[in-house]
Amino acid sequence: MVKLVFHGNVLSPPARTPLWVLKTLGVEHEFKHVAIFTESRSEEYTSKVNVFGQVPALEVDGTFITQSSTIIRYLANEFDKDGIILPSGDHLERAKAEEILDIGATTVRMSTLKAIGPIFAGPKYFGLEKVSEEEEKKLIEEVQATFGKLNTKLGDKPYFTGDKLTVGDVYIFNDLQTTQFILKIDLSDHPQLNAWYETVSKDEIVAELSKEMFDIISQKE
Ligand SMILES: N[C@@H](CCC(=O)N[C@@H](CS)C(=O)NCC(=O)O)C(=O)O
Repeated sequence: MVKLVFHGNVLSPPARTPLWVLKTLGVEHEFKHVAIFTESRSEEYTSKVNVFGQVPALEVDGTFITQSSTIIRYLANEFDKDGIILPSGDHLERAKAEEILDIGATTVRMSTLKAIGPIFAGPKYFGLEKVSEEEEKKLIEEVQATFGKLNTKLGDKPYFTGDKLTVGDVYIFNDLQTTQFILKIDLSDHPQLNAWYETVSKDEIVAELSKEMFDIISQKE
């Protein structure tokens, strides 16, 4: 049995999803909390864990794997023979689910960060000037356009790939959860996506991680 150490932070959407995978599959692991922007940028972390100074990372018997979607695929290949988080066996079904995971980790994340960076993270953590109200409105409209495209992609299905929740749903959920909270926006203009969000939020491990995240946020305030 390999020894796994997960380096992450529940406040980070890309870290919450591999953590959800570890918990959902019941994989034994040690959790190491990494403070974002400080510990994650330290010499110790960047020289040993991730040269890019980001969470998450998974240490597998002393070897470090970074990139949330790579970590998720590793965990699925190693511990999910029954296809609980990603379909196993049928390559097309697997590709459909991995497509959703990649949409979450690339397209959606890039879109939400484009607004979260200048509106929130820049001014709060890096002393950058806040964007104008007009610019903020435009950036939020672009995020809402991404939500609209997700609404279309989802259609009338309960989950993005059909009747079953896969890890891509959780990846997109976690990004949307943080985005809505930080930008103070919601999904009310996107009815299918809104209903899907409610459903995913009821998953036991999603709810557990959400609680953990909001408890930390409320302690900070
Ligand atoms: N492509 C990376 C992105 C990870 C990422 O954006 N991590 C953020 C936290 S949400 C981070 O560690 N930021 C710290 C920094 O950039 O200094 C992945 O999917 O793992």
